[in-house]
Amino acid sequence: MLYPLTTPSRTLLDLSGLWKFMIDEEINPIDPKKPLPIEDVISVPASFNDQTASKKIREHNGFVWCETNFDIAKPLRSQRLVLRFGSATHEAWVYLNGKEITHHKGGFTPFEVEINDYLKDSNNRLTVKLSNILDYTTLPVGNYSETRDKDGHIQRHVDENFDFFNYAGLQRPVKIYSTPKDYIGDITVVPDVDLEKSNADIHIKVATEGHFDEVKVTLLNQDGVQVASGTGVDQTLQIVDAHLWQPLHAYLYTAKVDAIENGEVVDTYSEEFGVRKIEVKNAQFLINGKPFYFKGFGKHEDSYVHGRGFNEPVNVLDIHLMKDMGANSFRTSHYPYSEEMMRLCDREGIVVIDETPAVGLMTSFGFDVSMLESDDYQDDTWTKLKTAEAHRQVIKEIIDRDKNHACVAMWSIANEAATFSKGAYEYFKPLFDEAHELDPQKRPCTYTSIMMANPKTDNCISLVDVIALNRYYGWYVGNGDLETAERATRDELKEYSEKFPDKPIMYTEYGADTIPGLHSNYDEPFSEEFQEDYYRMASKVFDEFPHFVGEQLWNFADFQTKFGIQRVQGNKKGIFTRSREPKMVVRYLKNRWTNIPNFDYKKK
Ligand code: BDP
Repeated sequence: MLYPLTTPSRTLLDLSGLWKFMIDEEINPIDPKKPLPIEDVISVPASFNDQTASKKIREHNGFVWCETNFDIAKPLRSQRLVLRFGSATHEAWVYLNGKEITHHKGGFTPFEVEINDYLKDSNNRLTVKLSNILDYTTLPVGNYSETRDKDGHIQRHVDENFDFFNYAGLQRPVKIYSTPKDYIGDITVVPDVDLEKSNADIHIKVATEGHFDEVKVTLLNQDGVQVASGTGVDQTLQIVDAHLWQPLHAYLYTAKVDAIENGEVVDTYSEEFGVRKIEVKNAQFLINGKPFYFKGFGKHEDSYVHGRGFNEPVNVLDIHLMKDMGANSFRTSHYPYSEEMMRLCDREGIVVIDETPAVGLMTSFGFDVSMLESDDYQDDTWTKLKTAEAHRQVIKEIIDRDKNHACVAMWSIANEAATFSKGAYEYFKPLFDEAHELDPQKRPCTYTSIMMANPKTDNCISLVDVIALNRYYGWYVGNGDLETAERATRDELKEYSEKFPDKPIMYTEYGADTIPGLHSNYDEPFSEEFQEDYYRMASKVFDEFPHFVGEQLWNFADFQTKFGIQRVQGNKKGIFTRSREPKMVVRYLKNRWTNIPNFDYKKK
């Protein structure tokens, strides 16, 4: 799926701004044929939840309505016009001038619809009904229930089966773009670089709609200089002496596609791509043939007021803070991030593990980890959940959206699913097969594993290319006891490396809640001292294992969660606060990471 751009043949209108907004109390039916019966507004794009003074609105579960009006300049009306949502969380019914024109389920992937047939000459009314309901069929997974109030009106309840606030709304840009009537529909770029000769074959497929005499592809280097060109919708162009995209040293080429009819360029689109090679071999994660060491984070799209909404200054700041610390990577925990963030990472050379919104696939999810004491703990996840269809859909959508991104080095198919329970392998095997098959660049795939899934109990490890562990020894297990935690960390890594000698291992989560400004002479949990000790302990063990290929800590910044006795205004495992001020541990990690090279760290 192409990102909407202005090109010599395309224009872009941005519908950001104030939209009318209301929650649907399901008392008086809303008729989308009429303007919404309110004057309240919210700002789009952003989550609706934190833009209000009302607890009732903030915590509303069920349906909400958003509405805006727009005009399309006359000269554009002869073009094909496409309305495109960066996302609509979690389900959307879209009406234009009162008529339903599209519907999409899944809150973190884009969708679009042609609108020419529904447009009026002026004052078009775009109305979106959204649902933030999550249940056992959706991703993420929610515990859904309904009650009635004293007047008999339905009350919907979503209890997040995961540890982040269920922000919703139009959280990413909503745009209208134009194309000619015959147009370029999609571009797929697969670089294949010969690292010895440093030449790269660039396989380019172009999907078009309508009729063209010819499709021309020109490859430009970062200075805009042509390095190759050819014609055809499926071709291989060679870049001689290719400049590689490297972690923290990005280099982007452009594939300029011209669709030509009667000697005239009718549609044109420029897709950026990087030349780089990703392989998993001999228990190493290779980027451009060299063993890469992941240093970085699990993150969230989460900031004050915007909630989960697109916040580009925060994205830019986060990348700067990461780079300043010597980090080189992050995971889009626990859902696909905005396309703008992916484009930023392409430019900045940040290596991304791209995760689906498959989080909460464990019916017994909670803070009680006592089941860790039994080695045959099972739950009923795979008989209860009905998420397979949503999971297949989102794998297809995320690969379709992100397939050309240089920054994407691996797909994470799920976070902390019950891979230890009966039925897990049968659930995941077809999903991994699908991801491998759909990805034109054949990137490695993984899932991040919860502590109950250990070398003895995890039924699905054979599916992953990289073992990715979320571990909380010293926090949820043996809180405060770092000596035992060190032993447990070491013992488990030893067991994994002995049992799976061909698979690289990394940590995709480890951390400790830390209250900024809380200090302790006794290194108590929640203090800044404890957070630093915790990370020092983990680092020491990581460095003992040659096949340990990376550390992505939990979390980059404090973030909002649902209320609960385990959370005080959210999850405090950030090494930065929610407003991005550093906790004490940042200095330690900066020192560690700036001394760890991106490549060949573990080569003894
Ligand atoms: C893991 C989850 C993550 C949580 C984290 C925590 O993957 O979403 O926020 O632990 O408890 O279970 O802090």
